[in-house]
Amino acid sequence: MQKKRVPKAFYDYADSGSYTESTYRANTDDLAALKLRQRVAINVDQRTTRTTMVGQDVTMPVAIAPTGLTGMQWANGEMLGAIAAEKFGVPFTLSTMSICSIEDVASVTTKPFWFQLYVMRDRGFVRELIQRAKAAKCSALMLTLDLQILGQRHKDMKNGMSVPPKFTLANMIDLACKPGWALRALAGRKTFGNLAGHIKGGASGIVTLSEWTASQFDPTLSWDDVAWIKQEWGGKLILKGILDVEDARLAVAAGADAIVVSNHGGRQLDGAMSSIQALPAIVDAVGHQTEVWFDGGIRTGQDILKATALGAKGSLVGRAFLYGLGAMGEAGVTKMLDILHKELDVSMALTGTKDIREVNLSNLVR
Ligand code: HOC
Repeated sequence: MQKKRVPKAFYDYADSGSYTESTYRANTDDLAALKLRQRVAINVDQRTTRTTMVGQDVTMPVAIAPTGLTGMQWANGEMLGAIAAEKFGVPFTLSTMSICSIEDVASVTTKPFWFQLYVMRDRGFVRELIQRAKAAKCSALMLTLDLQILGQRHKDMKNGMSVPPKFTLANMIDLACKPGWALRALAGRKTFGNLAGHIKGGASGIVTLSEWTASQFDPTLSWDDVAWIKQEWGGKLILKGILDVEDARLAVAAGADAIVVSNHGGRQLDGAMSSIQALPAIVDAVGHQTEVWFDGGIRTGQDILKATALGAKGSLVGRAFLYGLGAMGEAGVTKMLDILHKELDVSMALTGTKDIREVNLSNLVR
């Protein structure tokens, strides 16, 4: 339904990977290839999916992933996503590249949300974002490490995606078929809420996504910057975009409270391994030192169970969130969370498991 309701350019932006999209596909294919172990005649009454992520109580081991341009899926999408996540009892992560600002989201939530940070060339601006996240009482900072430069996304190029978003003739024709989206957009936030003063590009003020990213994001990002950000922030720090055991060890040494095994949804290094393929070795190497979380390909509760069985203490949900949001706004996000929870609960029961915290490798057919 998201595809029918969201303008093509924004639908494609969310639902695509870089280059040949091989890593994007591998994320879901490799999860599907894992098999859960059916068990019978085990008392599975009174089950619970409740656990904690960086010390925070969660209804199930899931957090909404930071996703760029979310407010372009449905007007005020970040605010609606945060409201739905808070009601459900899972963390919401606001992207630096959001349409609604940190302050917008803080104004509609009563519990702390998380803020995702990109490292920009302008370190004064990075410091400012950290201060704004602190002022909004964000309870964790998720620092993304795998986007020093942008992986090329062919669909975005074909659709003429730009910063700020602009409408080509083809986009306008497509928009005419999506009046609901357009009406909501008129009333909602329309520009990057966190980036005031940082979106102007070329002479026209409009540049491609990769040109804009190249002008703003810092390709020199190093572990020294991570140390500096940890110090500036002073709270729970989650490092996202780890796919390699050596990097996982460096992330632990940098003092990460959690690391997210992720290839950015297959949107960055095409040809990289799938996230689920990378997870076991990273859990083996650093799972006893920090929380290892999973991101990349989660579409069902069964997927969450599989990632948990391989040692993930939590899973991020990005595209499934956008599918729900783009289809039905807040109600769509709630529906998506309900479906994931139901699938997780039923699958736990059918694998003979009562408590998500007891899920382990024995839940998989090896
Ligand atoms: C608009 C510039 O995480 C993504 C996001 C944001 C990347 C910067 C794009 O699309 O993967």
